[in-house]
Amino acid sequence: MTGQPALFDEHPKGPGLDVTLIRNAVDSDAADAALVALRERVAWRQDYLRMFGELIAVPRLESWVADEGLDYTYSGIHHDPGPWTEELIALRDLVSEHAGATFNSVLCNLYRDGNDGVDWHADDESEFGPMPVIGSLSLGASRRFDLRRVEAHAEKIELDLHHGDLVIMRGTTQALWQHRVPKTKKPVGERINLTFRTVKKS
Ligand SMILES: O=C(O)CCC(=O)C(=O)O
Repeated sequence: MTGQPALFDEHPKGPGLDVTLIRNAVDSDAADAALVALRERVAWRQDYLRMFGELIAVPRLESWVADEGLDYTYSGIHHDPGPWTEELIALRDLVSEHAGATFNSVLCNLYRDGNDGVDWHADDESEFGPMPVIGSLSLGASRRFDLRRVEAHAEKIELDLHHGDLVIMRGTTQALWQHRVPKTKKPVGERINLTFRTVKKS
């Protein structure tokens, strides 16, 4: 872990893809402290999906934190907003500065080991608007983050995300691309991902 900011941001290329990867957006000492604080202080919960009449545990722990009144439902799972903690506010402000956008909510994901992941999806719920800016911060173990084009699944981009890395997705990325964090058989430790978003108030 170098903790040194990279000289240049990375911009993976693809039709309609607008992604910026900022390595070490959070330096390694701050990222270490954030990881410990978030592990302890976020109200992590296990959610379940109903599939073919059975309840299936979502393979990660989650917590939805947002401004008052901003609840969030995806895949039939309803999240009432939890309160912003001091460290989430500091990270939100840092991500906002990089993204040049403000955020009023964050989905916190805890991947306990390689059996946890998130399958192909887009953050395209209507409450985020048609061209959302999403800032996705990685803390802890390195994991792969894949992007694929909705209209051509073979068009795929694989990124390795490390402690302190920030991915910013904008424009038509959610409409034209999907993303996932695949499960892995490699031994990996815990990873926390914070996906900052803006819910449009109706
Ligand atoms: O963990 C990640 O890097 C991605 C999380 C994600 O896709 C999501 O919260 O929608």
